Amino acid sequence: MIREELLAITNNNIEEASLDALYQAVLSVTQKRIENMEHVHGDRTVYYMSAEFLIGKLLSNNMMNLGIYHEIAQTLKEHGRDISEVEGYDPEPSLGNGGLGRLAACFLDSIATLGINGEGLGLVYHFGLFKQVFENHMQVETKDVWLDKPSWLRKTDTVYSFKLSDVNVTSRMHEIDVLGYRGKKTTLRLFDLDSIDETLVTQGIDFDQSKVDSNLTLFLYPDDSTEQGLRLRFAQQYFMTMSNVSYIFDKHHDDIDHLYQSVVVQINDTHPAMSILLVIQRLMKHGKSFDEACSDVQKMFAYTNHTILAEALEKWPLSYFEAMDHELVVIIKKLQKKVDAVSKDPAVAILDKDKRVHMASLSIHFSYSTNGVASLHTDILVNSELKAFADLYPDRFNNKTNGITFRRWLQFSNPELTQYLIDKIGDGFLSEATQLRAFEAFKDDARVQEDVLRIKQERKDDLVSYIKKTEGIDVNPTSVFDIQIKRLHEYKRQQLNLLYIIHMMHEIREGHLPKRPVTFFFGSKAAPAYTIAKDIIHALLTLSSIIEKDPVVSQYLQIVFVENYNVSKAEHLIPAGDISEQISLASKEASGTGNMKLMLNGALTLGTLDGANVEIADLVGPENVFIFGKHSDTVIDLYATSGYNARHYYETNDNIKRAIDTLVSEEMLKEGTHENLSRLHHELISKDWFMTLLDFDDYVETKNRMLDAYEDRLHWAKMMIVNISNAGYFSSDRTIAQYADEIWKVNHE
Ligand code: 26Q
Repeated sequence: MIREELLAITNNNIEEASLDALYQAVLSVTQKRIENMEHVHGDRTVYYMSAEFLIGKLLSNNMMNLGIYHEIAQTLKEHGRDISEVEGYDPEPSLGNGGLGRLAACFLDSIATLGINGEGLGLVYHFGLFKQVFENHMQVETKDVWLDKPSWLRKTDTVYSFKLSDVNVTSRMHEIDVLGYRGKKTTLRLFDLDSIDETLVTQGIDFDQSKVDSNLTLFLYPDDSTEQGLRLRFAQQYFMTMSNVSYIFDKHHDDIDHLYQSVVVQINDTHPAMSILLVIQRLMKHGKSFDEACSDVQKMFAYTNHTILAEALEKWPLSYFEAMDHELVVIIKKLQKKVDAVSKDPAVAILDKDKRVHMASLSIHFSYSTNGVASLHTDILVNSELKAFADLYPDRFNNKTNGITFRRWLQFSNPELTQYLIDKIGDGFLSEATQLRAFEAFKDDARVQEDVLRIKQERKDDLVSYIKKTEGIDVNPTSVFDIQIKRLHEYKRQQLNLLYIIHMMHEIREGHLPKRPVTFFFGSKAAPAYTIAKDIIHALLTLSSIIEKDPVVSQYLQIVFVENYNVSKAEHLIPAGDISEQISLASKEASGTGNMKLMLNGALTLGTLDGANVEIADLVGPENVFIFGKHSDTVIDLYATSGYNARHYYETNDNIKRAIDTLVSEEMLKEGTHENLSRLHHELISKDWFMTLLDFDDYVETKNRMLDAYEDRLHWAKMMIVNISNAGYFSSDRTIAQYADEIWKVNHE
């Protein structure tokens, strides 16, 4: 069947079809089968509303979920074509930025897999976040063009028209099918401005920010370091929530009175929180009283918090709402009155004394559930960051530890390991992830240990050739692969890893040679206006070339900073990791999900007791994880008492001083740029808000201990086996089942 279809579409000439034609053929064969699949049904619909959906490439994943991958690959092969050509041609949708966006993608996969009646709602971004390129050891942002060829995004005839301030705009719905495991699908609905004008983008990611009716959906998180940019981001959120809410009311138009019974909206952080106001507004237009509307909304919305960083909690000036729609200001003020009746504590106010609207406060007061994303994170929310709220509404707070889809992050990314696991314990773990536990029985079996090491080496070899092809860099496949891949942020402390590498370089120069070379992989984008984050990238790229030029050090050490880290690159990096760097300042990383992906693929965690690392450590036990650093209580205490002094560490610790001063050494300044390096140097000794130096000694000691442990290959393999076997808890199927049972109250398989 497939063979005939492919031949028919390509006029019996697969051999000579252009890559574009071949891609279209495979796409259409796959899409046809998806169309015939049934959408899940149910009495209550879950809407997962998110500004980001980092779904990754879809073609291979969909073919695999449909069970047609091998037949297509075989057919192409018989005609002299390789399926990897077609896979490489499939565009990666640029619809997200980091963990929160990837989580939304994993959740859709699990929603489909568990047969939950749920959909994703968000926006199309024409040029995504941005595409990262490196020039002169600096990050440069350009537009990420991904919509230029037929893709998985389907334009629909559904449009909604409304006003943005005084401008009329039309929002058009687009759809992407999302397949779950074994024959089920759901839909991601993304809205786009009909009057979008791509030609507004002039240079890099610059565009005329004033023309809101033609620029709204150009980029995700447009630069908001200026007032105009901030207003644009506000307008974007309004456009997103207005479109999403219009769709919900449209779809449920015959049952608005009981909307709260048929709809539940999970908001992914506060970016979609305006929808709470918009639903109240609509319900009142429908004829409900303000009190009724509030009570309905309260039963419909649930909020997920992803951060405790104060600067990431959104606050919008009331004047922006006024300029957008006066009615919303009336609603906000009336909501504040309701809050006043419950508590006068300024900590729980929606509207503060500076007339700013706290979106997290709005979300907590007017939803029925607030959840954190890992157990420690939820504890910190309840006991410190959101304590005033938790005291008011103890029953609303709950934990939902994040998860990842094993289809993409094991089955698809690591077929060798998957097949091996199937041979050993059967394929039940693909739908019942905790069955992976059965693999632990083999932890002392020397043959299995050898096999696991061999599979890891195969994935490392794959990464080496992928890096050669995509970045043009040669990597030593027998080195230890140390991996830190995540957004660039000071709290994630890529700079701590940087200082370690500098330290190791000095040790090598002094003749203290490591037992085996180490390759440090980084993948990370810095927000365009985040100066210090970009300085950290600059320091790493500069150091990378210094090391490369040093004939001695380069034999033991290499830094590979992959350009434009995205889901496709993650799929190659993660299966190849030996060491998983999860080194955030304790209390700051809400959960992390890369830590779970690396663990599942047999990397060992080098981490602080932060986010989901705590749960990883509990699952595998202290002898199978490398934990270092100060505890979250200590850190929280240090903030409360202003008890951390970076300069003290710099002045009293010779290794720290040597590493930091290297940033502005002659050698670095010759290769890099003075402004960036000296700014980072100054930042680290005078402020260091995320306490890099606090954990330096412990980090160095623990990492060195880990590198020593690596040399006992069979024992290392045993630790890998324990990690793989205990990763089942982190399946997003488990997470989504908990959302379904405990928050959404919907049935699932
Ligand atoms: C806020 C204000 C202005 C502009 C942008 C933002 C903004 C944008 C994106 C704030 C936060 C984000 C994204 C946050 C994010 O990805 N958080 C991560 O969520 C993961 C899933 O829960 C967790 O695993 C990570 O720990 C958390 O960092």
